[in-house]
Amino acid sequence: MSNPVSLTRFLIEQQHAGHISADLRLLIEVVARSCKRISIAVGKGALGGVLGDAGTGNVQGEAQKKLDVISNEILLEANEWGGHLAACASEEMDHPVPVPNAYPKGNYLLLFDPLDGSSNIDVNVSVGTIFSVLRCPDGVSGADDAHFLQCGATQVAAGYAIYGPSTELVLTVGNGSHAFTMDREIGGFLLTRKDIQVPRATAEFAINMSNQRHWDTPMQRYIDELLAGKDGPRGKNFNMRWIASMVADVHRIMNRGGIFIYPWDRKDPSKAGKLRLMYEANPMAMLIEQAGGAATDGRRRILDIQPEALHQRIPVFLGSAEEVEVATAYHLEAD
Ligand code: AHM
Ligand code: MG
Repeated sequence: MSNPVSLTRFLIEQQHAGHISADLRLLIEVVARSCKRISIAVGKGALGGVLGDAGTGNVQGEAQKKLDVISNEILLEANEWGGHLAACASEEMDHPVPVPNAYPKGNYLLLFDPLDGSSNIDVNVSVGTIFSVLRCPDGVSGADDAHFLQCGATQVAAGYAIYGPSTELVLTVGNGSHAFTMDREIGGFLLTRKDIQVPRATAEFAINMSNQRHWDTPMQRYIDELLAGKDGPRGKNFNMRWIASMVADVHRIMNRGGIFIYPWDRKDPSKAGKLRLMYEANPMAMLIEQAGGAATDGRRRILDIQPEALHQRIPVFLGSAEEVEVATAYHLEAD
């Protein structure tokens, strides 16, 4: 690649163009550096002694993997002393952690899922880190859950790192979604795709079909029509992919389009869904919208949803706009 643009240069140019502050630039650089460290830990696999269960559980009652815990610690430790953050919240922690008093405090709140797709860690399939950045409300010193409860439309940055055959960072600061690939020799991220565009139409869907019998009527209708193929009401054949790492499924959609769905199903009486609004759905929705796609919970635009709890779950429909619109219309018609 001739004269590649580094992440540092990209961010400095975003700062000069007035899209981000110096503090936000520093925050994103620190997150990217943490992702590099996580990538190295993930890459060691069985040789690093990092596989398997940590023997602990998180707030959602899920068993934590060693790499979940290691990744969480890497992100916390790297972000606490830079002066750009007020507090961090994570899938792996019950409540937000404010920046320790020994360090200067900044104006941003960082949320992350340190290692998404945990069920894939031990089988050497792609996993990733998802993050979202919000502004800390003015005058707040010890940020708690309530200060994080801002709708996704207020995110000032969002991104994910995917740890696959190569490590990539996909980032938005509200000015398009852009992909950077980690150069393992120089240890930095280089811009490899500017202004990602998710095609409006697609013939590929991603869903865990084993839950089909538990879905409600509009979901059954939507997927039945895709499965009916060329002779059905949609008039074309659809292909299916399911990696069970949201980062990897969304990354495929960022590359060639598709729709990703994790709907509510009857196994869950709270009607919530599986994925978490604040550090999975919101950042992915911002990235997808910035790339020309769409993201709803089956009825509402995800980025407009007012969060009620830090670890709130919601159904997720995101990707190529045409399919998200059809699936959403079927849910609204059924109400
Ligand atoms: P995690 O954050 O505990 O890893 O859970 C989220 C993951 C997503 O990455 C993925 O889309 C989904 O759970 C897979 O769920 P399932 O195992 O039900 O297919
Ligand atoms: Mg996750």
